[in-house]
Amino acid sequence: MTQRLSSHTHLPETVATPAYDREKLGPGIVHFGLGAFHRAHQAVYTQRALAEKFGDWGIVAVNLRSPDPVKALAAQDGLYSVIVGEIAEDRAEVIGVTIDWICAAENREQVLAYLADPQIKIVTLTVSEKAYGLNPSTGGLDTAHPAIAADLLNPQAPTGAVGFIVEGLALRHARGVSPYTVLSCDNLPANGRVLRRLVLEMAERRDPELVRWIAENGAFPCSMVDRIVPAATEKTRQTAKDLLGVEDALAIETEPFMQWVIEDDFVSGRPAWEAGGAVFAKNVEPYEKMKLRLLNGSHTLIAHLGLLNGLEYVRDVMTVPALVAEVERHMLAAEKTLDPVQGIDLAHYKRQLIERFANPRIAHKTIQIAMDSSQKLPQRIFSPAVETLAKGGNAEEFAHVVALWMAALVTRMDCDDPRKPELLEAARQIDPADASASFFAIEGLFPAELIAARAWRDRVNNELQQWLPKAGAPAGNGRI
Ligand code: CS2
Repeated sequence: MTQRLSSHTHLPETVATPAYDREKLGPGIVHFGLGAFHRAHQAVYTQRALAEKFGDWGIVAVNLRSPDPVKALAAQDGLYSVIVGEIAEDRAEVIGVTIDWICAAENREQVLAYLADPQIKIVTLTVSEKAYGLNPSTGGLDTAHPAIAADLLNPQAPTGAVGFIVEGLALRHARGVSPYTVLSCDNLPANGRVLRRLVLEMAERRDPELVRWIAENGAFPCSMVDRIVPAATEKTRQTAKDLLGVEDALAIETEPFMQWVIEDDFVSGRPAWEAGGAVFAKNVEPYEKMKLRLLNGSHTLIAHLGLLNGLEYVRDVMTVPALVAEVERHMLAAEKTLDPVQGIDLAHYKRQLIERFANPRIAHKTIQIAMDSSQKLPQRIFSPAVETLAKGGNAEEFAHVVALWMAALVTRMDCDDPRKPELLEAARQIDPADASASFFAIEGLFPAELIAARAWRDRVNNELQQWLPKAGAPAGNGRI
């Protein structure tokens, strides 16, 4: 029987390992969201930082609901491998920065004990857009969000990320411990500012003094994160076994590229993440906007082109010249909504994106990116559409993505999205005279500017029409 990766494993010399003494590593960071992205991004940067400048920056990894990755980490002494698909070969690195692991749904008290502990200086998050409980129309708390509603009702027994952060801060305030820095690593524009507002709004409901204390002493830096990390598959685990000589249930595959731009605003220090290539900037928002609109916006386009054309992976879409041309057109339209970004040559950035999407070693499923689209479209597509219309443009490239998204809903009658019931209901209620009207009528989904943009909605309709089942014909006979 093949053994499992652990601190006793003798790894082949070709495998990179932590270049610091794990035994001496104390906790400094609580991280929420033990998904593939965190394991291949922030944890890798932290490993680089510790190798360069050792300090107590061990990560306590918290998964909010599922105990599975937590159990897998426990079985492997916190170790797992990241496999980087280089052009010539795969390269494996074992990451050792995770020193404790907790499933919050099973062990809330332990999470709160860490959050209250003065040794914890930073709380980081990769919980995905839908876990924030953000109401996109107000920019504030969505009090109907299940975790937000539960945590407002019962703040001492939090269930969601914002609830845990607030309760942790309340405990520190009561004990005279300074606050931790809260660092969002999710794909939301101005993610730090958004999270700060949500935390303050939740804290406000319990104690005005707590709000004042957090507002005065806390820090919520913004950060732009980037690395394409597909969900792991059996093939990933097989590759890991071949490279490591042992089983690794948490192995993940990713691309060589990684980027992290962070606002340098930390209350009590931080790891030397720059050792891994992280860039510290005064203003991160232009970088976030560029990445969300050029990379993630194109991803959402590619995802739906893939779904509608039966193309399973991003790289498959990128083998079809006509579809690549659509992606390039999209990038051009998105670029027009951006201000210059310091140190970035946008033409080079776009070329690099096309290469990254086409990387034959990265098996990124289009259906994975299409997941939670209702949470992704606002920052990726709606905002640049609103800005383009305001400047007198026709925003047709953004109408195209919206039409494809609706077409995929109508032709598939399925999606993985927190708003799934409303989306499928809208897909069932299509009125051929105004095909997208049922989607535009979903409360709080589209910004008012787009709801009012009749000509733009007609563009969406014209395209969506082509995907509607014609009398006597099967659905999905449209064109791309
Ligand atoms: C993707 C992102 O699934 C998605 O929505 O667009 O996860 C993307 O791969 C990362 O943001 C890349 O940094």
